[in-house]
Amino acid sequence: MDDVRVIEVKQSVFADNDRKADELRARLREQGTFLLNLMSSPGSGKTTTLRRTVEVLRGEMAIAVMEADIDSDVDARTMAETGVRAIQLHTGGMCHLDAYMTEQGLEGLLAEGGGEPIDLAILENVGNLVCPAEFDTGASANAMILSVPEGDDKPLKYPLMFSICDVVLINKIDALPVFDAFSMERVRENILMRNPNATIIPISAKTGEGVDAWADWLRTRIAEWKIA
Ligand SMILES: Nc1nc2c(ncn2[C@@H]2O[C@H](COP(=O)(O)OP(=O)(O)O)[C@@H](O)[C@H]2O)c(=O)[nH]1
Ligand SMILES: [Mg+2]
Repeated sequence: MDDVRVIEVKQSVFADNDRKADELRARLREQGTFLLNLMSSPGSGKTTTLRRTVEVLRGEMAIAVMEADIDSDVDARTMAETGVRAIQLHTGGMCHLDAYMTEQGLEGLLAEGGGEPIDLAILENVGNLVCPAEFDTGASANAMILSVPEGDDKPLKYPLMFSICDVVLINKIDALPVFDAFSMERVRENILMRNPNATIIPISAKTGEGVDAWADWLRTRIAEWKIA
């Protein structure tokens, strides 16, 4: 694929993001589209993990991906290579997406697929552990990735991000022998202190370890959402 659709999403002048997010969530439910908001620091492995996720789940459901960045279209190109519908969203310098911006992205995704319905829409949010946590995107579930090289103390430093996520993927576990100060036990304690309900799944997007457990979590969550 030579070109990917790039949409310059604009932040709304309306302040009422929470109302918009609830409205979007209700509309997505009517359309049968589960929206996953995936957040993390830059470089912790969102795009690599999404490639793996798509490989496992694409035969079971219609998946489409929105890649949000301040600039470039490299992530959308990477995802488009997997054969799923993928578009790039540019945030005009903003370090997060709000529900209005997400809505514009979803409209672009639908247009890209000629209106074909989407079972699972994934938003790869802007890489940042602060701003994205402050804005409800209208997602059906929030997920985040903490990678081993970032350290096991991050839940202590970025409490909001960990408290709003339904699932935390601990990525790059293949690098544990190198980053030997990282304790899986300590990171679990730190995450659960912020959010006792968080599911924690260790993975390596590089080797594929743990990716099946993550895909299972997503499958189960989507099935529960459908009957709720
Ligand atoms: N060793 C190792 N490297 C990884 C893993 N996942 C991602 N990476 C590498 O980390 C870098 C950033 O990954 P990327 O998916 O682009 O992160 P993003 O910025 O969060 O989307 C790339 O060089 C990846 O190859 C992993 O599980 N193990
Ligand atoms: Mg990326």
